Amino acid sequence: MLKRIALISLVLLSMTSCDNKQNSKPAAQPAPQVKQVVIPNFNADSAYNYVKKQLDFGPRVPGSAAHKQCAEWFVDFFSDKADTVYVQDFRTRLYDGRGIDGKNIIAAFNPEAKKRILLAAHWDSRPFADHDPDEKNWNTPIDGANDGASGVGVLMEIARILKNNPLNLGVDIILFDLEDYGAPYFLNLMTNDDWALGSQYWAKNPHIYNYRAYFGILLDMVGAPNPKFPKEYYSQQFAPALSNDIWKVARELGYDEYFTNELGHPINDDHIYVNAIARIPMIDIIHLENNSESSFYPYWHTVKDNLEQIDPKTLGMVGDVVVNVLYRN
Ligand code: AHN
Ligand code: ZN
Repeated sequence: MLKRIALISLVLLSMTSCDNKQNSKPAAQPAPQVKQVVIPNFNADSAYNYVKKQLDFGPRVPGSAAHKQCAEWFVDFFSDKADTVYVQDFRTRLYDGRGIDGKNIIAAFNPEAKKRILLAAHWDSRPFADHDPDEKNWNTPIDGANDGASGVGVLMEIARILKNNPLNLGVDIILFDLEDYGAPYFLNLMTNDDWALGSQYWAKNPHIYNYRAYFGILLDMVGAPNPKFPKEYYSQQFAPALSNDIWKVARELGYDEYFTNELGHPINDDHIYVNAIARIPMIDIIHLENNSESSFYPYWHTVKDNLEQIDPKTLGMVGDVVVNVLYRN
């Protein structure tokens, strides 16, 4: 397997402390300090396969058999890759007042490490194709290939990489449940807090008392061909330096055509609650198109959000960016 070697000068690294004392004049010029970092290879086909396997269960709608079976598969998978797996069962309320059970799944790598990075995606899929052009599909659950499974597929591949290439850094992968059960569009309810129920629960009840992380990255709709990832508006508000740093990594990797240096719409996604309630700076890498009707990717909340819309190349770009952020830190 080919491994890329990145040479990054120490001054660029956030971890290095810089003792720039004005009056210290070294007699001889020290050799330039260069830190050699081996960046593991992100296997896009493996990530694609993880997306496919999720879809094979059927739509992962909370309360369904597919949802339950897929959760068991995740727990098995992450138990093999991570040091500790936490399953956070919770009960909450849907937009219509119905009670529902949810499950956040948390995979911890290096649980003792103080410096931690949080990576997240939602694993549930939407029970309604309420933005489908054909009205008769509005109550059909979606595969959620891009909306849900793509982000999880990237994180599963990252878990595989973390197992084979251990870091000193702590990493927590959180799969949030019940992100996508907000009120159907056709009811015209104009709601906000009935989305992202799993992250709302976790932000108020983290799996570890006083849980802290340096920062977080949320992945949502990271698998469509020719994606557009502008800097999502709230990410830029809550964590501008982090957002700019990550887009800079993307530019260095040659992905600036997709990770555009533009501001995207404000999106009420899982990162809002992680920022506002858990107080952890978290950005959202999310496919947004400023000139489409919904502002999301073209098949968002339609029955066409299926495996045909997934391009391994996109999973690979997003995976490369996240892996580079992790292994350079
Ligand atoms: C709202 O439409 C309020 N939030 C969308 C967040 C989302 C849905 N991400 C994926 N599906
Ligand atoms: Zn959605």
